[in-house]
Amino acid sequence: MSGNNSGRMLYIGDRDISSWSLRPFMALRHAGIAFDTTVIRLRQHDTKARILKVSPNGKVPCFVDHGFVLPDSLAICEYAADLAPQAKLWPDDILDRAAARAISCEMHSGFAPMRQAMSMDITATLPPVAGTNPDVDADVARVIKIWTTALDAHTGPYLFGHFTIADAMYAPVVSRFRTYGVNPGGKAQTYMDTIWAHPAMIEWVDAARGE
Ligand SMILES: N[C@@H](CCC(=O)N[C@@H](CS)C(=O)NCC(=O)O)C(=O)O
Repeated sequence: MSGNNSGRMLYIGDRDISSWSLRPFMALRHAGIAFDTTVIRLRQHDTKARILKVSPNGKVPCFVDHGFVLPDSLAICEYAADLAPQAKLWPDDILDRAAARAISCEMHSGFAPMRQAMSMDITATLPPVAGTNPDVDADVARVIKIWTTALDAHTGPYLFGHFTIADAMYAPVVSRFRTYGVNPGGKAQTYMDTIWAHPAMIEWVDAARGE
């Protein structure tokens, strides 16, 4: 456990591999919300039992705020936006906000082939999978299209100008692209560098190296 006795705890999986945990971690950190973290090791014989002690759906991430229990990455990001409205975790503009929510939901509910074939391994460099599975290639192309469409419509450096939950939702994909050697070039490549240099990402990767 690491922390500051904030009364708020984010239960996460191993930072190296728990892509769902990284998303709310980035949103909460970016919003300046004080919280502690507890790692529950995944892929152990007692993982499910240990998660179920804190998270009713048997999954991490799970956020506990002074006894209020909130599982699910996107729900926690939404809660962070409500807790810290000044952080503007969603864009102000109604159409941008709708678009940011749409691509966040697309990430949350889709991309199964890419997530399976290119599982997050944040400190690793692994052989490319491009060209081995058309469904994975289609997912990768769709992500690059999502990024370039948003980046073309805004001034950057993030998808909707400033950092939003949409960036948090796609941050693990940046890690996957780095690990599996996907280099889209252009604005998408610059965007990957921006996400990789975000202070919350640096903190997460450093901690992953130490795990
Ligand atoms: N839809 C959930 C997915 C969470 C999820 O699949 N978490 C994985 C770790 S990244 C987990 O808890 N696996 C442990 C298990 O299923 O036993 C979310 O967005 O939070």
